[in-house]
Amino acid sequence: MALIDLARRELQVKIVYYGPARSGKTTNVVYLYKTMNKQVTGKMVTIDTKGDRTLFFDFLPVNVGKIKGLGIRIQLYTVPGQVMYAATRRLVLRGVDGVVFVADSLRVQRQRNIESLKDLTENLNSYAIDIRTIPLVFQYNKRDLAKAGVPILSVDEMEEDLNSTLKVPAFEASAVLGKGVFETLREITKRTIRVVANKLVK
Ligand SMILES: Nc1nc2c(ncn2[C@@H]2O[C@H](COP(=O)(O)OP(=O)(O)OP(=O)(O)O)[C@@H](O)[C@H]2O)c(=O)[nH]1
Ligand SMILES: [Mg+2]
Repeated sequence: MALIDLARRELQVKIVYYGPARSGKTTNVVYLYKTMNKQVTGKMVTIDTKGDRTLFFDFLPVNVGKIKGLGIRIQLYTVPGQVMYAATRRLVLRGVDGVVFVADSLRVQRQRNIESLKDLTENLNSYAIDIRTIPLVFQYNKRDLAKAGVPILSVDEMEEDLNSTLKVPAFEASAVLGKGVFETLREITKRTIRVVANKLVK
């Protein structure tokens, strides 16, 4: 749920990076933090990690301009993908306005992607949000691994598994190389702000 901070004349919008363990959610946000102008982003906050496993969440605020005199501040969050952190994932989703589902292109992760999407659907339902109507984009990450000779899923297979009924935009990416990271953010931001702005008018 977007919040208006009147004192700061700011609209705060929450976008959550969701997906199975190790799909590259944190890597996306770290890349954004490293490459974006520091006047645009606030400090990245990482709450609790072990190696490259997020145990609670990452947080990065990004200012993306103004609408009708209101500054728009996008708050990016990542969830911990590991199965055992189900309760934390649900908590991080509270008040979400838009979702990036980061799927792992590794063929061995095929079932994990599907399970994580189901988990997302259920957690959104617990907040009375329908996955078919919330702003959502897919990111098919780790496409670079094809060159390393590692078996990866084709985009068609991932579309069939995850996006055959939702039919939302999907981006191929390599978050470690920074490919597709901004494109993904741009699209989810555009979609989310459109929906939030519509609600404000009503
Ligand atoms: N080859 C390759 N490796 C990647 C890519 N994105 C992330 N990784 C690696 O995958 C591992 C996990 O990445 P994270 O970004 O920590 O994954 P996560 O989704 O945040 O994982 P959890 O916090 O456990 O849910 C790290 O070693 C990353 O360097 C990518 O595009 N290509
Ligand atoms: Mg993480």
